[in-house]
Parts: sequence; structure tokens; C-alpha cells
Amino acid sequence: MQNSIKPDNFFKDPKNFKAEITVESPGRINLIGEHTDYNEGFVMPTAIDKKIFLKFKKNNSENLCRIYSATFKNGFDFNLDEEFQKGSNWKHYVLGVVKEIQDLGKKISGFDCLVESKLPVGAGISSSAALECGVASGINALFDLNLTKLEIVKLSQRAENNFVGNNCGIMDQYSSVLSRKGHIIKLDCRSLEAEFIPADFKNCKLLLLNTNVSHKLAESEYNTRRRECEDAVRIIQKKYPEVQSVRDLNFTILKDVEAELSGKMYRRCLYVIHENQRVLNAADALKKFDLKKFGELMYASHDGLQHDYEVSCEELDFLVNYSKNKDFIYGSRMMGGGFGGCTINLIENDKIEDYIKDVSLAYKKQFDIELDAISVSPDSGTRITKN
Ligand code: GAF
Repeated sequence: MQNSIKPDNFFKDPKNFKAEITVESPGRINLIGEHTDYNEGFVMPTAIDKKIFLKFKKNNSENLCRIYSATFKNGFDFNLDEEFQKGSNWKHYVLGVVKEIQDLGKKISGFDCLVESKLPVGAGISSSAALECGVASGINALFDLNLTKLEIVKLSQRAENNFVGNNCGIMDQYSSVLSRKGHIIKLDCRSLEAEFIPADFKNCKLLLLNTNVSHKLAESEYNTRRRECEDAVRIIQKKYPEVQSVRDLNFTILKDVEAELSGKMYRRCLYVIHENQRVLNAADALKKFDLKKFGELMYASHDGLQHDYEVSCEELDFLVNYSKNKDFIYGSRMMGGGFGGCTINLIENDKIEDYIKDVSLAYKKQFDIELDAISVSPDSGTRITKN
């Protein structure tokens, strides 16, 4: 790895960067179906109108690549023929993607890339998947690699798993790349069969409330949850070899093997069985415009994440509790991996402004932290422009 690039000797003036390819790579929300993707279950995400913008151009060198983030005001360079060091800074998401592309046997040469993010980091709207998929899509277009969108999704997920060390599922990358404007995806994370449901919330909107906390536990506990589920499956397989993942469990099997599982494993599995069913019910409710039902499922999801899956935190629980018993809020839950980030709220349009003021004051009083409100709309996945 070469020295960090300083803005005064590289990309001095981002506005003058003559891009060959521009990529708009969106963040994502998830309406319901949390921690179900890596258990081969169901999720209901969509890309949003908040994005990372990436510009690419070839730089005529055989191997030198230069990346500069206008957002973080720093950059780095690397040679395509060097061995990349693993890590978990933003640059490792980029390097991981480049490595996965090289591992597919695809030939690329030196390029420059300018990144500008409008996605808050740590908010749980997956700036990491947006970065990975944005880099992969840009390189694909710049060098005419002919990777399909699904290949971009999968290699970006592998980059995060293999290089950054976060054993995430496929939901974030899938929705960042393959979403359709104005739709929510009901995704089967085993078959990758997707149904695009019109995001018609009548007089309601989706509002994110960012706790502005990101507890340290997030990464290690995420991987622990995944391991707990996989360990449970291995134990259950001794009696039920047909169970390939927690997706295949039902209450009868779980009850039958309860004594062989630790208390934690049992509760993780119990949560996932319920959550998968909630996603299927939520998809039906959305198709019938039954927002009341949809909201109840969101609250039940949060309850399971808080008590059985144990990935919430007091700031998230406070916000969800605060929303309860307000007749203009249909549902609220933590969103994403947990331990901080945002809640997602289904709230009546004309009450949003007053509610933001009200809940922000209460949150500040409780934790002495500013709350950020982010209004989001379901948008299309990655957009690429050839300049
Ligand atoms: C993170 C992961 F990246 C996703 O794959 C998913 O597991 C999510 O947490 C929890 O639902 O965003």
C-alpha cells in the first residue's frame, strides 16, 4: 500500500475530475425481516433516495489505482499486482471488491475514483454495501467486464465477508443494486426470488430516526449471532438432517430439540421462525394496504430483536417505546444489524414535523444526544452514466 493521498496533490479540485463513468449507489432501508437473510429467510428492503456518488476514469497506468473520498477528505493508492492488507476501514471495502473482481479472472488496469457520500455512516442504512456495489458497478462499466447485476451483488457481499470480516447476508447488496423505484422487495434469501410490491403507504411516510449511536459491540455481536444460528443448525441436523438453515425450522422441531440447544440458541431460532412468518404476513398486509397490521408486525419484530435476538440497545428501545400509543404512528422498529443506528417508522404525513420536534426533545433530555430525522423514499438500485 502506498502513502495516503493528500487532497493538495491529488484530486485538488473534484469538480474538475473528468469522469468516464458516474455511479449513483444507494443506501437501503428494511421494512421488516431483520437478521433473517443469512438464515436463508425473507426480508423486505428497498434502496432509498440517499446515495454515494462515485466517479471513475482510467489513468493510463497499468497498475496504479487512486481513490479519493471528498467526504472523508482523504484517499489512498494501491497497485493491482500487490497483495492487499485486510482491514475494516472504508478503503478495505474498496480493496475487497477489487480483489474479488481479480479473483474472477477479470483483467483491469489503473483507474482513478472519486467518492462522495450522502449516506451517514453507522446509521444502519448500509453505506458499506453502497460503497462496495458502487465500486464494483463502476469498475464493471469502466472496463466492460460484462458482470451481471447479480454477480456484482454476490462479489460485493464476498468482499465484505472475506476481506472486511463482516459475515453479512445478501440483503444490503441485493437491494442497493436491484431495487425498483417506488417498490419494496420481498426477497427470498435462499432462492433469491424477488417480488416487487408497490410501496403504497397511503397517507403515511417512512421516517428514519437516527440515534446517532453506534455501539462497539455491533460488528463482533453480529458475527456471533450468525455463528449461534449456524451452531444451532448443526446440532439440530443430528436429529433432522433435512434442516439446512434456521429457515427450515418450525415450532414443532424447535420444541423437540429445545433440550439440546443452549438458551441463547433456542431464542435466536425462535426469533427467526417468527420473523420469517412476519415478513410473509407484512407483504400480504402491504398488498392489501392494511397499514395497521403492517405496523403491528413492525412492533412485534422490534420486540423479538430486543428480547430474543438481543441486538437492540436502550436508545433504540426508547425511540420505539416513545412512538407507541400515538394514533398517527402505525409501527416502529430498529433497522439493520442493531446496537445503534436508526429506527424505521411508519407515520402519517402531516404529523411528521411536529413528531420530529417532540421526539427529538425527549431523546435529547433522556440521553443528551441529538436525534437526526431522515425522510426516505423507495428508489431504484444502482444507476450508471457513461459520460
Ligand atoms: C446488516 C447486514 F449487512 C445484513 O446482511 C443483514 O443481516 C442486516 O444487518 C440485519 O438484518 O445490515
